[in-house]
Amino acid sequence: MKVLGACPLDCPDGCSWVVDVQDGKAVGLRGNKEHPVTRGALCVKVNRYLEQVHSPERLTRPLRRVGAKGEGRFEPISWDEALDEIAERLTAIVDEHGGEAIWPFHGTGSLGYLQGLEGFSGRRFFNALGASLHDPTICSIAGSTGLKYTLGTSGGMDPEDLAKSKLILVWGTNPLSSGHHVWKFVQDSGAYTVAIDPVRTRTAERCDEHLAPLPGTDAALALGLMHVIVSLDAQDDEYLAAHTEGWPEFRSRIEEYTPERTAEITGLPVERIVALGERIARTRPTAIRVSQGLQRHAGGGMALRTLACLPGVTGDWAIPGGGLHYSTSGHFQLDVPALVRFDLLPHPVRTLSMTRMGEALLETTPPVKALFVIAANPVGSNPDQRRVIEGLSREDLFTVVLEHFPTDTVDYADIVLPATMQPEHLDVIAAYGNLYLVWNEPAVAPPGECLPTTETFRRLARRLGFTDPALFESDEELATQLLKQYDIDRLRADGFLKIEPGPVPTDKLRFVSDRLAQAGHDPLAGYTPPADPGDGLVLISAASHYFLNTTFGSNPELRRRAGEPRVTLHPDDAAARGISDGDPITVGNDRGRFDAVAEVSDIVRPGVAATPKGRWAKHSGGATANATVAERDSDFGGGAVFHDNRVTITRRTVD
Ligand SMILES: Nc1nc2c(c(=O)[nH]1)N[C@H]1C(S)=C(S)[C@@H](COP(=O)(O)OP(=O)(O)OC[C@H]3O[C@@H](n4cnc5c(=O)[nH]c(N)nc54)[C@H](O)[C@@H]3O)O[C@H]1N2
Ligand SMILES: Nc1nc2c(c(=O)[nH]1)N[C@H]1C(S)=C(S)[C@@H](COP(=O)(O)OP(=O)(O)OC[C@H]3O[C@@H](n4cnc5c(=O)[nH]c(N)nc54)[C@H](O)[C@@H]3O)O[C@H]1N2
Ligand code: SF4
Ligand SMILES: [Mo]
Repeated sequence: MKVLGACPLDCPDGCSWVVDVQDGKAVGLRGNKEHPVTRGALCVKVNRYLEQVHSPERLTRPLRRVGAKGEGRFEPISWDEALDEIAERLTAIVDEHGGEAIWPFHGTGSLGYLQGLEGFSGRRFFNALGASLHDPTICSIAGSTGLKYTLGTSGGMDPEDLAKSKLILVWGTNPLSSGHHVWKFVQDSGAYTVAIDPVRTRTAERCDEHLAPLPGTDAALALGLMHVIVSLDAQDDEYLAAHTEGWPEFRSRIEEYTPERTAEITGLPVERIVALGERIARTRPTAIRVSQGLQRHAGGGMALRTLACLPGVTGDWAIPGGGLHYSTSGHFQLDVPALVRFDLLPHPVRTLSMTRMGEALLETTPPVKALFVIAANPVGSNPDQRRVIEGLSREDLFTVVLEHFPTDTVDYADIVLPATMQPEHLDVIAAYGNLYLVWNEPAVAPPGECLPTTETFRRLARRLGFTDPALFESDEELATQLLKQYDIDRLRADGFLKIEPGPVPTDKLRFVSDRLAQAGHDPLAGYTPPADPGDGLVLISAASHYFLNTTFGSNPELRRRAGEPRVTLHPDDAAARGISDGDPITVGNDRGRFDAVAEVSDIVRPGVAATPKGRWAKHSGGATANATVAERDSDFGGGAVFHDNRVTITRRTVD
């Protein structure tokens, strides 16, 4: 039997997959050939997904902590015992501290609308309790907020239209590792490709040209490129007049960014800036493929806002194959309010930011007393690892972790609840790197006592004596409410459905934004410099080819291929520190430190060090790159600043 499913992982591609089932067991998993983006291929990681599903490490029973927090010692208990204990603790916490003392911390382990982040799985139950709201700030919010100021939407061009582009700027993204399906459209286009990345990534290697600016300076580069375009009088005056607001003011700002000044800020040669500006000026359509990497900085929101102005100056927004593609999420018309039902909250409640977990657990009042970690691994993924661990170690914090694997975060749980994996539950996925909805039909029964997250919260609601029927609706009912705008029967039968994108910009492209002025920011698109003080190297910790965030972090074969934790430095920076290739090193700052092995290579530009994200702390001497990252907000939306991170690197003596 073949069952159609959807990859739940936090990856732009939202693949449609086919599960081969024999005698009730999933025996094969492959990409759906019919899906125009998946085209029959999954990826290095998900080709091993069934190893994860059948892994002996998989959590299949509820557990109760018996050791100290962090030790990871547990005893199996029954679901009845687990539900009783959780109900008892929650009731006491709500009585004493109110519902806001409960924090459902949702991660990106599944982007499913029913079982994962997009629909805040379990939120109806948490609404009934009056629990704090959770703002998922860790990934893409700065950029999407910035784009909305410029375009009115964060949903840009249809990436399938990249096949019509003549020039593609692959800007701050490494799709051959972090979502490779878009590359097919880049290849189909035959376009000239320019990678803009401080690191010569797998993707940059394949581009016609590579520019390596200093991290966090992209908005200045964009302004400098627009300066060259305007100097050549190559702006699209008709488009500017008809579709934009604030062009005269923005033009004055562009004029400040001469190639010389841009070169000074970005660390790029003047000639390369001028040459690229000239190329853009003469090439229609030009497209920008940008993703989350370059907005993990203090000025990340402004960077996306300003990048989106470039196709406004050239008029590319009006040409198929021109424009900018960041995320397509803004185009989907899903009825999320009907799913999450915030109207069930008894009164307005506070919002806690995902990226500020250390602060929320250690400093916020009223305090967080109960934490539900749902499809997240904050010890591995959050900024300021040391403080996150300190917060999770609090004896008076009651922590429930819903998981598949014994992660670093599970080690701090009071109760662990085993969750189903994708072939074992119903879900709906909306890709954020293309315009397809994907249906995930359950294919097999879950192992042991694993439960879908929706079912876990239905059972908890019953245990707490709640009676509102909304808390007990089935997964199919939830899917129907979510998908009102779409043909659910067709989606279910075919496994996927392409949606119609909305217009971009939604009305006028705003070089000047009144909304931004009201929020207390510069209303004009511009450049906001990086913020981490210090004179060390900038540590970029971007997507690993072999892990997806910390997911797959314990898969033996992927760990073997990823090798030991490494930090890459430029030969000049290594020499200045007396470091040779293969040396043991310590990387740190006043927030924390971690150990790694030095890789000396000119794939990173001088001033920059790079290490892949996603390692587990317990496999890495107790600390990873995230020990050095600040819990500081980006300019817009409270986004994380993973790559705006200065570190000192020293050779470590090993005895
Ligand atoms: N294999 C794999 N795939 C993944 C993930 C993974 O962990 N592994 N993670 C998934 C998730 S959650 C997300 S959000 C996406 C993220 O994927 P991407 O959007 O590609 O983001 P990053 O991997 O953070 O960074 C991408 C590139 O940006 C560069 N970069 C960093 N700072 C700057 C800057 O200031 N300017 C410029 N121009 N470039 C910069 C980095 O060197 C890196 O090569 O990928 C998803 N796909
Ligand atoms: N240094 C550095 N750190 C980063 C980043 C970076 O660029 N640099 N990127 C950040 C980004 S973009 C993101 S999105 C975050 C991601 O951070 P997290 O949201 O913490 O994601 P993961 O680390 O993948 O952990 C997800 C966990 O969910 C579990 N899981 C998967 N599916 C389910 C399910 O259906 N139910 C349940 N209960 N559990 C499930 C997986 O087993 C996994 O342990 O990391 C951030 N961390
Ligand atoms: S991680 Fe991305 S590329 Fe890999 S199967 Fe999932 S959606 Fe497709
Ligand atoms: Mo992400």
